[in-house]
Amino acid sequence: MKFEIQSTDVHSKARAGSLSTDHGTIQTPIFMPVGTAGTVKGVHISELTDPIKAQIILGNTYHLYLRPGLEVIEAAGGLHKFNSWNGPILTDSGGYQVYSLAGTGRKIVEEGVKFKSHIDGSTHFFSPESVMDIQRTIGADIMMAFDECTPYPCTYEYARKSMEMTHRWLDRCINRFEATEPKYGHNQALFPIVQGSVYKDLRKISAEYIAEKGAFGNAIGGLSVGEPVEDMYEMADEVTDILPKDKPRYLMGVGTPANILEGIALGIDMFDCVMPTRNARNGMIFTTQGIINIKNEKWKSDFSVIDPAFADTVHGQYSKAYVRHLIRCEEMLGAMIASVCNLRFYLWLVGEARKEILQGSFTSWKNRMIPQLMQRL
Ligand code: PRF
Repeated sequence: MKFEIQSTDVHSKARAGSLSTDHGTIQTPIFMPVGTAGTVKGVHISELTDPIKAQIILGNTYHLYLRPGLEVIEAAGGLHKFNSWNGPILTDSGGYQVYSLAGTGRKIVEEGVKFKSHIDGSTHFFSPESVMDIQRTIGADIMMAFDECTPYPCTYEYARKSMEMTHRWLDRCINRFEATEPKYGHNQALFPIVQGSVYKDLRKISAEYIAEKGAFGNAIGGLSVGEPVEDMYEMADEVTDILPKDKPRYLMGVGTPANILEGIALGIDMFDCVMPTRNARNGMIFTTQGIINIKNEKWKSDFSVIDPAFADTVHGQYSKAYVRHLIRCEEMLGAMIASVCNLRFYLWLVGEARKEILQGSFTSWKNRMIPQLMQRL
């Protein structure tokens, strides 16, 4: 696997790069559609390629371990074979999902985390070693280290102790990663995760600890968990000053179109978020002109296409009035069309950002685009 930077912006820390994996090359900055249970909800694999133009998708260790379970994934020959997505896959370690989904009955100890399945209440245990083994079995191109994502707000003492444990867990992840081999003949990389809540000195300690590991790429976790957006940018700014410049940087679980453009300006290369798909199901559609709440009365008889910029695609042909009708009737197709539209928009956004970085005009473009893209239509 290889990461190369083609161009760096002069007015910000933005970079355009390419990350090659055995399943293909990813042009960065990139947005990764979330495929929690091995599927991007409501979206066919063929649509991920066209019209969405996804270059890498996410899967979740937590969900795939619970269902369908590792025996099924291993028997299929890994997740790529199981879901028919032949491009790169990144899996989150479960370090976030055990906190956000398996909240009650969860117990964090030095050894790992005991949690109850959100599906049937059964008890399970994740350790740094077990999540490495699980991600080997899933066969993700990029595996994530096991971490604790601290909640917000969180005391300084809790954040410090938690970060220190995340660092010890990282060392155990690295040991297990190095002691094991890929199962399906393609290479896998391990990304450590910086934590430290909203405390700048902790973020610095964590970023230095992680930078020193020399991993193929690095991630920033524990942000976009309810803190003010300024805190998120300040922490990301601090961390990207420390993480190695020649390695990809991934800001986990972020965010809105504005968050993504600001993140790119701070030197982030990779993003993921459920927002484009989850909000699509509730009728929120992102367009190149601004944000539409398709349920509004305003669109009842508006027969223009959702986004004229994508009118040439299959999903671009549907009118606002028709998609409004489908979503109001809770027709499956409504959520599916809206999900494709939103993901197409997110991939367009990072693709445009990349072009602007290469042309040397990223910062002025970003400052012009943010108010336009975030306005409510
Ligand atoms: N850790 C992990 N996954 C994550 C996060 C984290 O901190 C976040 C935080 N926004 C999203 N996904 N492992």
